[in-house]
Formats: sequence, structure tokens, C-alpha cells
Amino acid sequence: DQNQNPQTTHIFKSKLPDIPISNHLPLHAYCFQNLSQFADRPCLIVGSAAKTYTYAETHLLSRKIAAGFSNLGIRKGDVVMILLQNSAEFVLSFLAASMIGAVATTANPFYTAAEIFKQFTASKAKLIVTQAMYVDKLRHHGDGANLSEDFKVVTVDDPPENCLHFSVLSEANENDMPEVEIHPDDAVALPFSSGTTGLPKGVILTHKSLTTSVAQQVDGENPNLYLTTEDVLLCVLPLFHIFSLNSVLLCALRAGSAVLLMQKFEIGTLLELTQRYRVSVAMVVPPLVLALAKNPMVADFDLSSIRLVLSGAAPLGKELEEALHNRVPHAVLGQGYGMTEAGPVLSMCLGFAKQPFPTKSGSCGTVVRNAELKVVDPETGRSLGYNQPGEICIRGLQIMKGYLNDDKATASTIDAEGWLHTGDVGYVDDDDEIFIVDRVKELIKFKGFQVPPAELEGLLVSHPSIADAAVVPQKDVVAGELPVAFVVRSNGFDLTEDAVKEFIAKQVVFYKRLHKVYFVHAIPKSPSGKILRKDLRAKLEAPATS
Ligand code: 4UU
Repeated sequence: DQNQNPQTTHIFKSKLPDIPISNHLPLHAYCFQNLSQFADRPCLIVGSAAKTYTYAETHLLSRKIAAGFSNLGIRKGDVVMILLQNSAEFVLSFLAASMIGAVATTANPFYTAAEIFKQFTASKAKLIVTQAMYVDKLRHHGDGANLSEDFKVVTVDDPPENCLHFSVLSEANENDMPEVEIHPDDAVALPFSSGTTGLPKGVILTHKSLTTSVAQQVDGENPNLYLTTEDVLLCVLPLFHIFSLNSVLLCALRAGSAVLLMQKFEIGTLLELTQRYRVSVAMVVPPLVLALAKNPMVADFDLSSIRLVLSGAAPLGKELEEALHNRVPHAVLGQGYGMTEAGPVLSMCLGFAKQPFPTKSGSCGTVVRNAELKVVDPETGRSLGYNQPGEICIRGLQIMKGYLNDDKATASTIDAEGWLHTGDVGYVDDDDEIFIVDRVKELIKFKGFQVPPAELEGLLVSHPSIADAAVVPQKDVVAGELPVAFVVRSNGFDLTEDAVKEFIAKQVVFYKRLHKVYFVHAIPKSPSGKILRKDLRAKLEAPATS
């Protein structure tokens, strides 16, 4: 539109009205605000152990653990690392940290020692809650800190040497819990994310960010994500990732729903537990949708209790959504779109609302209430109207406070007007539904897991026979994207593809492994030295020549 005023900012809002949000409360107080209404209802169901904790028990145990943390010297502002698979101990430790104003940094227990060490060091964690089998990864860090002298390790099972058992926390006296004053802008969670560029960084999520985000989903007379005390939520996605932590756990707690904890994804167990506990709401990622849509075992189970399936963390194809629809025809299917830094939810399917709206398959939902979304031309920064794809930006009280100790990265992600730039390319259609079409950031997503190219590139160029390297995503039906590398060998070295893959595989968690290595003479770069990732991605998509 030639006549359009270049200053006009097109701002997209939810179709739901803004609501008052209790984001002055600390996160745990907000989550447990309505506890008295459902104190005796199931809160946590540990699938593997057939054990259930009521809301009252969950609340009491969290307070005991808070007192336990305090007894071990954890103070307001200190960081506790949770290195666990989904479990009651994960949830209780997270809530306990919030109660004493401490900050929980969550990490993947499958990380290698080096990956854990980086997050542990950057976050300056004082205590780690983990399982005995992971403790070896915490020892021997050369010049690093020493277990039990510089930091404490608590294990949920038999403690190895120099470690404490979880009962020192869970059997503490809740009356020893210190009174702390918590400000809404104090950090409560510190997940790590590589954001739009570079290495993983600590994402500071405050009490206010998370209470706002949860409220945007489940609060109000017509909640965007309508959950009740009758609901049972499937919690199979890892709680160390913000999707599960926020949209499964915290949303369920606020609404008084039950959370069915599963340690890991195994289709048979998942189907069996879904049937046994009558799961009504399933938060999933596209590879899980694929399993549910295609696995023949699904036909042997009664999934009639499922009324809602929410997919997120990676694009969900229309065909897949339709295939799943055939398996659970009575359920509402839709997507949520999130990003760790965004608090995390930017948009959610309005088909999940108490008074639902009709929605289209393939859409990532509509921007959440009490937030503003805009789409900008990545070249000019000009904001775009309906149906025009550009970079998605979000503004609201839910977004992160910033990256930990990295003002530069913070400033390049959140601009002076408070807009967080996602690095995702999408458009808003005439019905206010968001469609993501591309990504302008470096990030690769393998089954929804973050694979930061810069991390792999750093490892690759540390190899003596590699002169330069670039890592980009290759499309894949099952994983969504696979990391593949373009590598320039140093003169005179005949390095093989397998040697490169092996070199990376032993240093990183499984989903960051390289699936293909292409040897090239040079990495295409811009005059300023930036890798031209688009060119490399185009090379992968082009039909092979010669
Ligand atoms: C296409 O993946 C997440 C958070 C996901 C989330 C959280 C709460 C989904 C629903 C929900 O309720 O965070 P990160 O930081 O690991 O990855 C962020 C990136 C996005 O920038 C985007 O590129 O993951 C991609 N992504 C999606 N892509 C996330 N959701 C979607 C989606 N479709 N639905």
C-alpha cells in the first residue's frame, strides 16, 4: 500500500479481552492461590510408581523442601540446578526454590559432562538436585569447582560419596522455612536458550513473567486454555524445557488439574497410562503426534478421555494434524507457539478456550491476551499488516527480563520499545490466526529440542584438521530438522565424515549429533564475515548435481 504511513505500527491482539492479572504474587503463591478449593484433589501422579500426591501434600512437601534448601544454606537469589527427568522431586524442588526466592536452572540430565558444566558455571549454581547415575558427570572438572566443597549435590535415590539424600530436604520442618520478601521482578527460573544467535545463554524469567504467562493461558472468565479440576494433563515432555514447565505444570497447578508425570516417552507406556488415568489433555511435540497418528498400537487402547491435544515447539504439518484427528476424532487439536525468551507463550489455539473459536489447521493460534504482537519486515523493520510474512515480535509483561550477564545479547533481542524479536517468520491471517513459515535465526530444532549451530561450529573448528565449518538444518520427516555440517578441511588432512561425526557425538547430547558432513572448499560468508546460512540451506534443498 503506497499510501500507508511508514510510521504506522500494526499491532495484533487476542480476540479475547485483556484481563486483570495477579502478577504481583510470587509464582508459587499465584499457582497455589486457589488451593483451598482443591486441596484433596490429585495434583501429581507418578505414572511409573502408581503414586499420587494431592494438592495439600504437594504444597506441604514443597514447603518442607524449601526449609531443607534453606538449612543447606540456599538464600534468596541463589541458583539451584535441577538435573532430573520428570518426577515429583523435580516439581517439588522447583516450587521450593520459588518459595525461598531462589532460582531454578533446569538442564537436560542426558547432557554430557561438558554441557552440564557450562550451564552450571554460567548460572553459578550452589546446589544440584539429581539422580545418582548422573553424579559422575559432575565430578572432575579440572580447574572447576569441587563437589561438596563448592557446591552440594542431593540425589533422589541412594546418594554416592559426598552427596546427600533427598530426605534431608523432604523431611525438613516446614516451619523452618524463612520468610523472604519476593519482588515480582526477581528471577525464579533460569532456563538456557541460544535465542536467535550464538551459544546457549541463561534466560531470566521472573515471578512476574511466569505468572503473567500462565494467566494469559488459563485465567479469566473465558480462558484461552480452559483447564478444570477434572482434567488430567499428560506430562511426558521434559520439564526442563519451558513448554512443559509452563504450559503443562504451572498451568495445571493454577487450574487445579492433575499432572500425570512420565519419565520418558515410550509409546506403549504412554498409551497404557493415558487409558488408566483417563488423560484428558495432552501436550505434545510433532514427533509425538506422528507416533500417535501412525503407530498401530494406538488402536488397542481407549483414548476416548482425551479432549484436547496441544502441539508446540516445532511446526506441525496439516497432514499430520489430520492424521491425528482420525485417531482422536472427539478431541480439539491445535498448537501453541512459544519461545523460552518470550516467557514462553506467544500464541495459542483459540479452539482451546472455554467458549472456543473456530480455528484452521496449520495455524499456531492467536496471540495471547494482555500482549501485543507485530510482524516486521526483517530488512527495513517496517511493521506489516494482515497476510504479509515477516519477523514476529512480541511485547508484554510475560517476556524475559533479559539474558544472564549478557547485555549485548539482550539488547539485540529486546529493542528499546520493549519488543522481543523472535527470529521466526510468519504472518497473521484475516481471522487473527498466526502461521509460521520460516526462521531467520540460526537455531535448529530436532524434535523440538534446541540445537545451537554456533555451539557445534565452535566444537568443529577446535578440531586440528578443520579450518572452518557451518552447521545448518536439513528437513526431516520424523525429527523436523537434522543438524548437518559443511566443513573445510585444513590443508593436507584427509579427515573422513565418520571421524567428524564421532568427534562431535562424544561431546554433545544425542540430539545435537551431526547427521551428515559435506566437505567444501569454503564457507560462504557476507562481507562482514557472517555465515550465509540461507545459501547453505538452499544447497541442501537443491537436487543433487553430478
Ligand atoms: C513452529 O519451543 C519452545 C517453546 C514452545 C512452547 C511453549 C509453550 C510451545 C507451546 C507452549 O504452550 O521454546 P524454545 O525456546 O525451545 O524454541 C523456540 C522456537 C521458536 O522461536 C520457533 O522457532 O521454537 C519454534 N517453535 C515453533 N515453530 C515453537 N513453537 C512452534 C510452533 N510452530 N508451534
